[in-house]
Amino acid sequence: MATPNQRRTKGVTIVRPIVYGNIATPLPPRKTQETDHTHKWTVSVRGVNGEDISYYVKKVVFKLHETYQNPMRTIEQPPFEISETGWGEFELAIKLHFVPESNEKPVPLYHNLRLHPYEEDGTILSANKNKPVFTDPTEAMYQILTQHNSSSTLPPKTAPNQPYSLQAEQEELKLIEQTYRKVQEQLRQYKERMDAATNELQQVKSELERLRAK
Ligand code: SLL
Repeated sequence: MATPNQRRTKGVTIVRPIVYGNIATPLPPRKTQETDHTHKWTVSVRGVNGEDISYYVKKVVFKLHETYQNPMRTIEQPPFEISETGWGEFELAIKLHFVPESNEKPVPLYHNLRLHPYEEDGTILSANKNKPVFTDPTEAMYQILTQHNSSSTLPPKTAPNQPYSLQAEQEELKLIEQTYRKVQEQLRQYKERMDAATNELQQVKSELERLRAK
């Protein structure tokens, strides 16, 4: 007979919002000279509003860039985070594993760690929101999730212990929009130059044909 961690709660969808991202601060120039590393960074997976997610998350596996020693890092209890120093830009693969009795498959997440500062003090903050969705959760997972209330929105303002906020999200969106507009403008300029070049080419071709015909 099927047990609660095999049977599925049909027709039910449960969503648990999480925040994952990184903060990075510049290293002193002396350190950078010695190691080429430009920043100290921390990547973390958290519940929204600092909610403890360990009642359903068993462990988080962070896969760092292959240039790091032991790039697979497993964190088995909160805070689910890794701190390192480094440089450049790379994609971190993050895998959420759920408590074994839930019998739910791990959820993969991806985060781009980008150590090129754009804030004035050189601090970098980048966060993603995601909502692991459990469709037809196992009965065991259904029990685990519904025994805990979960908040579903980000706090309005950024604070030292809460860098992920609606405010930070708005600021990030504004930056994306500005960059998008800049790229559009550059595209427009390139297109103008290309049109002019095409015109010129056309004129040279007609001139050449005219000379040949003579
Ligand atoms: C880039 N494609 O050039 C990337 C590679 C690799 C970053 C970035 C390792 C630090 C260490 C590190 O920061 N790697 O030496 O442990 O932007």
